Amino acid sequence: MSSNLPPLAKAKYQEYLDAGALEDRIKKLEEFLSLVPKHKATEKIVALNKSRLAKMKRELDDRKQKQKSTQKIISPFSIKKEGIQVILISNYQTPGVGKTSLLNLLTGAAKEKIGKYTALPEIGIYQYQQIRFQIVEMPSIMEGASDGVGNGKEIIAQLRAADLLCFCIDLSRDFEDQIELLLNELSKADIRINILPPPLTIEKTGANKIQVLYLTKEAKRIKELDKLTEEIKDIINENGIRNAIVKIYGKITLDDVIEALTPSIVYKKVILLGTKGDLSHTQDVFENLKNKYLAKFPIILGTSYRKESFPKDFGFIILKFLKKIRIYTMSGGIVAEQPLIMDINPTIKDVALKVHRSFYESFDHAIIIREGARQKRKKVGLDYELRDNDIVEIHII
Ligand SMILES: Nc1nc2c(ncn2[C@@H]2O[C@H](COP(=O)(O)OP(=O)(O)OP(=O)(O)O)[C@@H](O)[C@H]2O)c(=O)[nH]1
Ligand SMILES: [Mg+2]
Repeated sequence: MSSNLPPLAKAKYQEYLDAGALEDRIKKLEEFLSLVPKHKATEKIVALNKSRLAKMKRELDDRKQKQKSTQKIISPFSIKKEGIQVILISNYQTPGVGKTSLLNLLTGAAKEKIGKYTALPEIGIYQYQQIRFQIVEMPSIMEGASDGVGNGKEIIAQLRAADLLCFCIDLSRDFEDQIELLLNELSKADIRINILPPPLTIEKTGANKIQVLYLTKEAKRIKELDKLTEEIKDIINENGIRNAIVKIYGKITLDDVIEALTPSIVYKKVILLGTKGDLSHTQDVFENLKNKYLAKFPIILGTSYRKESFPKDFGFIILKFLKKIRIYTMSGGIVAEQPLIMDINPTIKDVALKVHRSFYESFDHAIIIREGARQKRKKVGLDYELRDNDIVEIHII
């Protein structure tokens, strides 16, 4: 162990070495890494131990996957997804921020439960232009939730699967503590917020080697590519992977490679919802909230249950934020009321597959109708790229 390390970090490292169970070892090594100051002299130690951490997390994930297939217990916290799932959460130390109230305002559900502590998830359906959003209120998050406090494990498992999270923040109370606890617990649970995954993929292959490919101009412009390639190969090797193809699509660092090797990391979009905007001084607080957090949360919305005030186009805001678009299918000239929700820039092939595999397998051509286009009605093939609000009719042979 390097002499550049502070004594606390060294002591923590010893605790890691002494720890027995894999979960403990992961925890200690994470704590150790948080104690290491970041500078040139510690760079190697940090990279090496992050890589070890990634490996241990992979092992843990494998074990959990195996356990999952043998035990099938349905938790009262587990919710079957319907439509786009949006989960409301808040900090336990600030009880009654108004989650149930917002759920009720949006969906009409749970009116009689407002003002009572929510111990189990509450669910409602919010409709926006025929699109269904499942709004879920989770019990508030306690300090230590990431270690299981207050059903934290079950709650976090649901957050990891959600399409969107909303931090509900009471504007009549100090907002910083409310937000920081949530950020901290989610970060400890390996949930990354409002950032994109690093631009690389690691796929295992049959060939007995590790191949690193730089596939974009930006990726090719990374400094000292040969050195990086060797370091990437070392890290992947250390993770016990002997055959893989690494595809790099942009500027990356070694840390990004370690992230991509850590299966427990998920990326979630989060909106901040300020509540109780009818109470005095909350307008100023809302402005302060935006000043402080807009860089981390590009969407911050003010609401009031009492005044029944909530952005009318919340559904549209969500779709835009999640980069989803609406595609309307048509059959015999009749346009479906309910759109398909697709990831941005889908092709006709994606739509055909989403409707039914047979539409892809027996595909002949498609007709698309696009409002405002020079040629409104067009005959197109499988590769044609679609836009929000396009109408599509697929013809099979
Ligand atoms: N003035 C005002 N009070 C509100 C508003 N929204 C909720 N409240 C009040 O705040 C209290 C708590 O509301 P809930 O919606 O139950 O809060 P919660 O976040 O679901 O609480 P827990 O489930 O215990 O975490 C109730 O007494 C509500 O009437 C609002 O917009 N304005
Ligand atoms: Mg509640």
